[in-house]
Amino acid sequence: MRKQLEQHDSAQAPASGRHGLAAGDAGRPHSADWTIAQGWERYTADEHGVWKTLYERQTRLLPGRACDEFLQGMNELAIEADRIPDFRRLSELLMKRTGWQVVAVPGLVPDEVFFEHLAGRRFPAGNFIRKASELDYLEEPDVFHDVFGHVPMLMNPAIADYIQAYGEGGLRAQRLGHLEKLARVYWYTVEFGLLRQKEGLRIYGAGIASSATESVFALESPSPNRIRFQLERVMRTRYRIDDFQESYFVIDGLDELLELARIDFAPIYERLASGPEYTPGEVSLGDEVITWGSGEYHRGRRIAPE
Ligand code: HBI
Ligand code: FE
Repeated sequence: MRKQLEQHDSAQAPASGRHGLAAGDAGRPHSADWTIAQGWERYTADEHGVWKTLYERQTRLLPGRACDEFLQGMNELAIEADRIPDFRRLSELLMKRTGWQVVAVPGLVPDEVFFEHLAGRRFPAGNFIRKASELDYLEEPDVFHDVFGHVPMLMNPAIADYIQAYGEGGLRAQRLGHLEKLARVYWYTVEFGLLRQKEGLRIYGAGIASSATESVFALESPSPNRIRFQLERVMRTRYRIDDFQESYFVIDGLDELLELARIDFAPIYERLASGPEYTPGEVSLGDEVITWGSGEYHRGRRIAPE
């Protein structure tokens, strides 16, 4: 089984046991905000080696696949192959550029804690790295997903503001009881978003950019749908946490996300109470379809129909 970004389970099952499980009893937070020291000095040579394997695989794949902003962010951060980045150094650079920091957490944190961090321009990153024997399996977001996937985009001012707004919106959505709908927007943008550049479709979502297999699947497979992003459509669309996405949503530029950040979601949540919900692979009448997926990849894999 390929990687699972199960952190987003919590979107569907708030306050699930998984959060407690994530850190374990021994890993119970010592601070209210769940942050810990990264403990950079404690990484072993093997752990730096896992980083290197993943880093080299992705840096081979991403030119021509990731969007310009991602590649530029990666360059400017001087993230290296040989060692897991030190969050203190990343934060220094990020702070100068967009006012963000990277803080270490032991794994999944409760939704509310996650949103508080984002609203304060702190990106919580897992400090551990996956095992060499499970390169493509991720039960929780590790340092490779969080740093390699997310941090380059945080160098971009539009994404930087958008993710902060998501944190603020998350706190409001939670109070209104509509977190599930908002989490879908995060999922189909920050995690699995595609962007139309003049040369063609490009990756900006961290869940894709940090995965070797999905980097190719999302852009090149005939199987998934690629659909022009529309806010309400996306908020009505369920997503898969356990496999490649069946549909990717495409924006025309990162500035589009900035507009999203300014929208008042409260009336939208009201509208969403009526009207359809879409399964992950469904195409709807109002969609601007960029590529109509064959669906072949998921057809053989579905255990129960959606
Ligand atoms: N915690 N560390 C971490 N990383 C995440 O991406 C994360 C989380 N907790 C909750 C969460 N994501 C999502 O379920 C919310 O975006 C809804
Ligand atoms: Fe992520």
